[in-house]
Amino acid sequence: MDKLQYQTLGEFIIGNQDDFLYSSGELSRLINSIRLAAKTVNHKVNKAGLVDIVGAAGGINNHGEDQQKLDVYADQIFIKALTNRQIVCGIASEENDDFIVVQGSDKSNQNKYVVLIDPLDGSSNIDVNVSVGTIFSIYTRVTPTGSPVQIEDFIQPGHRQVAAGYIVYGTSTMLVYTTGNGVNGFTLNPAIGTFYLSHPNMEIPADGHIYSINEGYYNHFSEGVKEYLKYCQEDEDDRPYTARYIGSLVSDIHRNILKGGIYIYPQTSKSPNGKLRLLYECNPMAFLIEQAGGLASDGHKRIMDIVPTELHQRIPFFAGSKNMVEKAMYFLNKSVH
Ligand code: AHM
Ligand code: MG
Repeated sequence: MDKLQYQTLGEFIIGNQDDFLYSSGELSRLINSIRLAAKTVNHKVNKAGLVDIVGAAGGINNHGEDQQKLDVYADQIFIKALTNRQIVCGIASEENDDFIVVQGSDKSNQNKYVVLIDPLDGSSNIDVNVSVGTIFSIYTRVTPTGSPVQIEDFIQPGHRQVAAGYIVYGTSTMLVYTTGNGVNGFTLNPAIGTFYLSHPNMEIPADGHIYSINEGYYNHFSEGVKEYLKYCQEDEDDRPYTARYIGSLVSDIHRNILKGGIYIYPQTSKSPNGKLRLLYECNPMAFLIEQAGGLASDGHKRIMDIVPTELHQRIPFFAGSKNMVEKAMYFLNKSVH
């Protein structure tokens, strides 16, 4: 077995700290905090199905806490992990309307990073034992260090991300992240609670055979999207492609990175900006996919070049294998003219 595969996430983070110019270890500590919170959330997600059984048997579980919605729980765990350790100066979460200013009692927070997080994406899937995930995105603040963070520290274009990643709580739990030097994936060994480097230098194939879209909304799609779907289904060359849609963004993207494919959440006549959030979902996934060699677009321009105007902004999303995304863009733009 390759020696690399014995490397833990903790060792990897320390070993790659020098990748950052002027690194003070702050980003490494931040990713370490996310790693720890992920393990706690993973534990809770894994026993979600047992809660009712233990409760019904008059077990010792604290009913109030265990019945708490897991997405709220995950939100609290990540926020606590990042604030208690005084590792960031601000956090924005898909779960909360406003961003959180992180300041110590002496108001002397000198940290320079803000984190945007979707603590438990696809949480409605938990009831049916389908994988869910956490998505995170990290930026350097633009306002002066030491002062309370402002909205402009969070609404930055995606190309300014310094790191991004996701955790997929699946048949095995994985943490996948990038700091702009490629994408690496780590698998949790639950017996000892340690993430090991299992997928070094992940690369998304340039071509794929999987398309992922909620076709239930077909009648509400634009002509361009409909034409692209027709293309995917045609009996020609290496087509028809296979349709795979879990409805859990992290799992759909993770599979497509590994196997090649395109993920689409387009605008519909009912949702003109699609459903997914630019800052919490699309930008971090776009950073990972581009770092893995793929593309991410809103249908017309690169996701990471979009200048956000609000924290919870939605955006249409086309992401995955380079050639597949380019083909989808061809159909989209063709039908516009
Ligand atoms: P959420 O943030 O409320 O969980 O919604 C995001 C999820 C994604 O995981 C998934 O890709 C998408 O919503 C599915 O939406 P739809 O059911 O409209 O296809
Ligand atoms: Mg979400």
